Amino acid sequence: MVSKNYALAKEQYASLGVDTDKAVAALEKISISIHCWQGDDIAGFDSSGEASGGIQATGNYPGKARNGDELRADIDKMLTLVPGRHKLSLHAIYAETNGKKVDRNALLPEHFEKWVAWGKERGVAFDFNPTYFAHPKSDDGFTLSHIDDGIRNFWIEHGIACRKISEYFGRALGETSVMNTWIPDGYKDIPVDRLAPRMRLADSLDKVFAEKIDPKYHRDSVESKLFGIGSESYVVGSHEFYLGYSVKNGVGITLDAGHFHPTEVISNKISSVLMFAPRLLLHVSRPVRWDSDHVVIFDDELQAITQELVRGNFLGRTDIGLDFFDASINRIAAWTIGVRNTQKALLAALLEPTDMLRKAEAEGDYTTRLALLEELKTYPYAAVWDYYCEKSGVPVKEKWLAEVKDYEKTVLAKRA
Ligand code: RNT
Ligand code: ZN
Repeated sequence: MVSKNYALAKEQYASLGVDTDKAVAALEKISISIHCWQGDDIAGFDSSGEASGGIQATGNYPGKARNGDELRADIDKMLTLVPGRHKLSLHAIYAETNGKKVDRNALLPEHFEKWVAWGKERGVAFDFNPTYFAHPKSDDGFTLSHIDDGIRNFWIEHGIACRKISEYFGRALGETSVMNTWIPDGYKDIPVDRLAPRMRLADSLDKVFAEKIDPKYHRDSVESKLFGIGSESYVVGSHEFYLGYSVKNGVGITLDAGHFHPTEVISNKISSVLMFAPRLLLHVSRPVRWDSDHVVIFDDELQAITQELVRGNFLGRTDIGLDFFDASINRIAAWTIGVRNTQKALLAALLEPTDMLRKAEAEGDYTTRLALLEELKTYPYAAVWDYYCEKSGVPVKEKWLAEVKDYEKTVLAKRA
């Protein structure tokens, strides 16, 4: 059935001059940076067990991972349900310190040895994130831009420690680790001085990034935000701040789909940002009325993002990371849905007859452009997707759900 449908789809796409085998081969090469924190609601292993800094996972679906072994087991399960080879994005709070209290500024590569052993066994490389939240020293809402030298320096030390861990990932696993810097800093209410915290943040970042590290092993990226819970009126690390910082200093820029005004989309920013910033890290997410981090669905914006990446030939300079955390549904299903949708959208974009569309546009034939774009929406990309899943040895269509339900019964239910 799958191969029969694929053969028919192949013919239909060929009539548009699109080679489906080529599209599948291109998709196979794209690895998604899958965020580990969907597995435990960003609890991590080092502290209160709850996110802070204006982000929040809501829901209490049973069975969340409570330690590294459970989290890795859940990720293993999820990886059997998505096609392709992917990376895993870790946060500093996922350090394993053997019950010893190690503060954030004292974290070392050795605290991630278990992760690295796991990654080596599976051929999974890592990306990294310092954790500037869920800590007593971030409780008043400021970290790298804090007015207090002691607190600011503590967080600078954390950033420096994390870059060493990130470099270790790169060396140990033979693939660059992209380290994403996001801080929660901001004010609930209207500030008088918007400049001073930003100057302190720039200075702190300069100190964190001072040491040159071989980009073969480690790269930096900086993530902006517009508002958070408790930082509604002012966020120090705004988009303009980081865009400027990125271009001036040659570090990557991160665009999170939920970090802009509710009607503003990141798909329209990619081509501008990549004209000037060296690299882009995406946090593919789904904001619903606010930065709610809902599971990524196959919606217009997801397709617009992947179309931009393919049409602009930006895949080589973009890392596609995911960032959502829904605790109200099975967490392994949440991951699976988000990863598969992102891949499906990439595939749909790879199956587009872009040259044909570009030509119509250049000739001013906007009628053809609109007509083709609309007809393409019902072309049989799903048959190509099913073929790719089957070829990769992962469940076709919703068959993965039965596996998740089974895992829920045999593994997750026992965690209560
Ligand atoms: C927060 C940022 C950040 C976090 C993760 C957990 O608004 O999006 O990327 O979601 O670091
Ligand atoms: Zn993010």
